[in-house]
Amino acid sequence: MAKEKRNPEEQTIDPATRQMLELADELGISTAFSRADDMVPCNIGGAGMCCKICGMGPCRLTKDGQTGVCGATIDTIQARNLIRAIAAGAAAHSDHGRDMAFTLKAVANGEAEGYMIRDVAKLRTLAADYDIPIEGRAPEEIANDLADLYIAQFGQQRGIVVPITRAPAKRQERWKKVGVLPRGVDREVVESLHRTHIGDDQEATHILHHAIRTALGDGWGGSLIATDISDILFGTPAPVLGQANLGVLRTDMVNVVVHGHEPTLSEMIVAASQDPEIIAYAEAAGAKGVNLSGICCTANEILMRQGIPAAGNFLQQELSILTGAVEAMVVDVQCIMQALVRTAEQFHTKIITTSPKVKIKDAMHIEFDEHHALTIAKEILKVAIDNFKNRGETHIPDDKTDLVPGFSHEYINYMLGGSYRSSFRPLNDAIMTGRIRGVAAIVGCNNPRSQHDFPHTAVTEALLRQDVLVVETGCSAIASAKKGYMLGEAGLEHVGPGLREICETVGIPPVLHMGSCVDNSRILTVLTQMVEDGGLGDDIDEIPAVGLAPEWMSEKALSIATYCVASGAYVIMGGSNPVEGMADRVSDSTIVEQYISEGWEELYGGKLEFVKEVDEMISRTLDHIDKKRAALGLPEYDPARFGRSGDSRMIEIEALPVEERRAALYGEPGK
Ligand code: SF4
Ligand code: MSK
Repeated sequence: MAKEKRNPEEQTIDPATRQMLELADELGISTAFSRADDMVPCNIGGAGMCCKICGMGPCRLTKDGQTGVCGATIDTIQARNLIRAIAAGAAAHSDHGRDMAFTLKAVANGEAEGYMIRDVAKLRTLAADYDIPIEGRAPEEIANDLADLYIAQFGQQRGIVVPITRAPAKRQERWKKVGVLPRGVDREVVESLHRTHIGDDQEATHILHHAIRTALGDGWGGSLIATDISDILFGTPAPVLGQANLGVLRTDMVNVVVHGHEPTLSEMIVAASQDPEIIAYAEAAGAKGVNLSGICCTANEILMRQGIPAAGNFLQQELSILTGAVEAMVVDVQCIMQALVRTAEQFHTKIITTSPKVKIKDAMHIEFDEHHALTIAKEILKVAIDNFKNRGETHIPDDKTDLVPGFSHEYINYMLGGSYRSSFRPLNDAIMTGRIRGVAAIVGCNNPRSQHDFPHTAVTEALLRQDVLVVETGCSAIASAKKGYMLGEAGLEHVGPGLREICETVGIPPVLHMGSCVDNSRILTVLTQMVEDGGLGDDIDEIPAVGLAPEWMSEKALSIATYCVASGAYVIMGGSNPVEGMADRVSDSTIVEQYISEGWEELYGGKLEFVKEVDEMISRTLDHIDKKRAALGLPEYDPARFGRSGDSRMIEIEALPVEERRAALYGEPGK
């Protein structure tokens, strides 16, 4: 059955993307959008009904009561498929964390060219959390001990991964009681693979119990370690001005796009691009310098720390090459499409792989090594500069939008309380009074099977209008950035009156950019502090908050969703449902879906649901927030109650006739 081909307007809401898709059609170049239209998704595999873990299969279970050759039931197969995806996602995040830990160790021992410890305060705070001595010690000595501790978390066999001790006490008790505290990051991933080998764990709920443990080893283990060390080495993010969309590419400069996830190389490329030697080299080639930009989460890493512009999110990687203006795309790990190489062949762009773990057939490979990072970064930039002379006609869209990213946990704490009394108190108070109805974390990927950026931004807009504060990471954050929701006043026209007052008073955009997909761990620590600051219950599941991944596509998104559920959050995933089963299913085939929703809610207070329709995502989010408000005894949300103070009230007053204005400001005379 051939699938209908969509036109660019149906494929994306982003004007720059639309323009490039029209160009791709004109040039006859395929993109993820056109390939998604050409490729009808397999509805058996997509719904988790196919097993191919042994040579007796693959077995497709399409009839009620049917089993695989080995007798495996649909619920066993769905649970096995799901945990394998979660384990792969956890492995990807955690391996990123491991590499960061090795880099920290090298920096501590003076073996990492070009790096330094930028956030000594965070280093000391974390070390003290883990009882590493800090007084009278040099940052490098402390960093060496912290690196050893973090490296040990991956191969640890017994005990618990130590960063999980930063979760609320009640939550840790719950995990202990249920028996899901992760012992070592790698151990849980390996056990997920062992349990799902032919002839092992064959009870869906038992398999999924371990899925929780594996995902917790990611969120409160590998991912949190990655975020901690990125902050120590490259600085904890604080607000900075940036730009997003393909319009950030320049005609007069050598364009280098960095794409992937790990900040170790991209941060060095940022440093190298500002080196006088490289600037002179670019000028000698006839360019005004090197213009760096990012795609996907590498973009988020350097955007939130250095203000380096984001050229786009996941589905814009091929389109950046279609501009004809990119001399080199430098990639490391995760979310890099193999199609980039074929697309680049139609232009002059060089695709340069850099990770020892990732090569792409026919791409150039310049291997990254943290011991010689700056030298390698310069070598890469020189390849790009040498390629400038080969540039042909360019088609750079005009679209680019300003944004203010960089809302780390630490910065929000400072922003709300100041240097001496940093606190989340004003945020908690605003939720308690109802000025802010609740909080939504909107995260995750793009997926060409939905209209690019539409689910992310439609959910964001609707929730903002309902006074829900939104925090975002990953490709979702770039979608909102492009729409202008991350720029103070510019985003406020979409915002409900209570939330608007808070944004105006504190001076924040209504959507807070919190980083890359590995930085979803920041959301966990923010929720923990909201609990600790009081007034919103004594565990994360009591907070009126919801997590959403409206356009998810990666296995990492499934791991993130699962550790958020285990931490107490209601998580809604858009798009496809990997445990959907048969449309006309009965009894057995509903076990996994029911278990990850009702079963997990009973155990952890959080639940995972796959919801296709945007309106349904919004209504379930608001219902959940209101349910949590009621359970805490907070006043029912009333959209008419607030919004009569702050800048908006002053604007109204300014417009009044002089007598009324005076009365509004100073009261009636004699009263
Ligand atoms: Fe089929 Fe069982 Fe082998 Fe899976 S494990 S492919 S269900 S025989
Ligand atoms: S890059 S995992 S598409 S968020 Fe982190 Fe974007 Fe999803 Fe990749």
